[in-house]
Amino acid sequence: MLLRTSSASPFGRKVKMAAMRLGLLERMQIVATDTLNPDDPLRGDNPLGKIPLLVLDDGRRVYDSRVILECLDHMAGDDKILPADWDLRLKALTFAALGDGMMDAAILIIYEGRYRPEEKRHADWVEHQRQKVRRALTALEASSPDPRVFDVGTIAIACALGYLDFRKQVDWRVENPALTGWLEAFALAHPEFAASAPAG
Ligand SMILES: N[C@@H](CCC(=O)N[C@@H](CS)C(=O)NCC(=O)O)C(=O)O
Repeated sequence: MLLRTSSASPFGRKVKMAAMRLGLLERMQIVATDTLNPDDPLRGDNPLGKIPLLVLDDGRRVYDSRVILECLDHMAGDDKILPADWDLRLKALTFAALGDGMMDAAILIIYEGRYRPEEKRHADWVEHQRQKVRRALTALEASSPDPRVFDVGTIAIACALGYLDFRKQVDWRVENPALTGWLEAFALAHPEFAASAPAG
């Protein structure tokens, strides 16, 4: 298999963590991808031009990260990181949506600063995105999944917190101190988190 991603991508980190846990990483060739480069093969594989993108051995192209995780779970025999039990599955998928949504908003904050010239940046829009992240963090403080569990929900939450540590859109360790214990417990229980940290 071939995984197109970048070291900094929090969505790519989800895939790496899942692949490590499921014993599938050795079967993946990881190819550094430049989403801005029109000549990068990524756009031929995923019309959305987004990473991560997984090419299966039979040539099928799989995106996005949530679908890739479902695919890896299936390859590993099902019910490993995507619970078969409906209630657990719904809970895990909803936490996955929360984590992914935090990362979507956090990425938009970075892109606003990175890709827009100063005079075209929209402070209210950035604040709109930051509030999504803050509300999600508050919701997680009130109710978070068991950090000893390793499923699509906890993977996404951990990657979202890791991305905020990496890019610092929100100082969540000060604003939501209860979550520091959550991430510590997750990292202790699941070495895949440290092993997939972005370079630098
Ligand atoms: N919903 C997607 C989000 C992926 C995503 O936003 N990836 C970013 C990098 S972390 C990207 O490819 N950005 C380039 C772009 O939006 O053009 C997923 O879960 O895979």
